[in-house]
Amino acid sequence: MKKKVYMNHDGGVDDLVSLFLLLQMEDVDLVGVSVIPADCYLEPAIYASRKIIDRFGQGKEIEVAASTSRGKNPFPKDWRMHAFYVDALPILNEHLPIQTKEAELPAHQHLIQTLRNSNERVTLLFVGPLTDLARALDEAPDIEEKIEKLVWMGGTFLSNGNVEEPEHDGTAEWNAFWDPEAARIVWDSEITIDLVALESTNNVPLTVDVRNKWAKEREDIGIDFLGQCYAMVPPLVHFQTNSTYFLWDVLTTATIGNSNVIKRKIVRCFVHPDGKSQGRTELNKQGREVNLVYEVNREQFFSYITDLARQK
Ligand code: AGV
Ligand code: CA
Repeated sequence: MKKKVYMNHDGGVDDLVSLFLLLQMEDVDLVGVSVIPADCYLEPAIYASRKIIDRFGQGKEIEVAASTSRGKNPFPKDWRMHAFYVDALPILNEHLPIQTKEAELPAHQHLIQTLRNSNERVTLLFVGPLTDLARALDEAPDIEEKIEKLVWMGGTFLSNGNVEEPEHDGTAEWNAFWDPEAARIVWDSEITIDLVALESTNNVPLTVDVRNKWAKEREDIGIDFLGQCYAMVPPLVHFQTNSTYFLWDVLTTATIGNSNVIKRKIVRCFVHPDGKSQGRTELNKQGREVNLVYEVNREQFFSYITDLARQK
């Protein structure tokens, strides 16, 4: 039986690639998509999502909902621009007008409606901040029983996160930092959480080597799409900087289709809701349980996503 999955993303290059890959997974039934304007601008991220479903969704009818959520700590503008570049790719603009519909409801209500209408429990894949989930839980606590689990890219237990902003101590990961209160609300729920944190993704930076492999296979439309998307962001070359791109969300998405590429362990932790460490996830025996991805087989991961991307 197929797994029902609902995806909420924030329009980054790896968010949009994740949507593409999720659509290629044979045992996944994608029941809805929503987009939150965190690490993106909303309009191009919605368009790009609808075009990806048109081009690579094998005729599936999936709605894309726009979020009305706004965060506490905005993402850098340079990163938010990426959705414009993906949306403009010729491969996504060959067959206009767009067929895939934008939902009438805002993201959090679209999520509530989709869960209430589902007769099976649904896996939630969140690869941006948790704001829409927190709002949905607040408005409709009954949806909790419809959630199989939450698979989230966010947080870190490393002493250095990836937030380099004034008035912050650098301990947080960006998705948690954008809306720390939302993460706290979700932490307070009973939902099972599979967590892909920064330590989980450290083994999957974008490298020139991987890009070159995709370049060799660019005749395949799916691999070409991967290559075009990852041409927009900086790889790891000599040393890691704040802009170095990792396959954060793609790894998170891959764990749904193939859990053989990773190892998980249970840890207990809480989220700092405010102050200079806001968004920091901290290990603590009194905290709530999450299933943390702590190891990734880099080779297996890259061959899994490359195989998935190849068009039949
Ligand atoms: O913190 C990782 C999250 C992921 O969901 N995002 C990017 C991924 O979509 C924020 C982010 C951190 N560093 C970045 C980010 C960078 N160098 N460029 C763009 N986004
Ligand atoms: Ca993201």
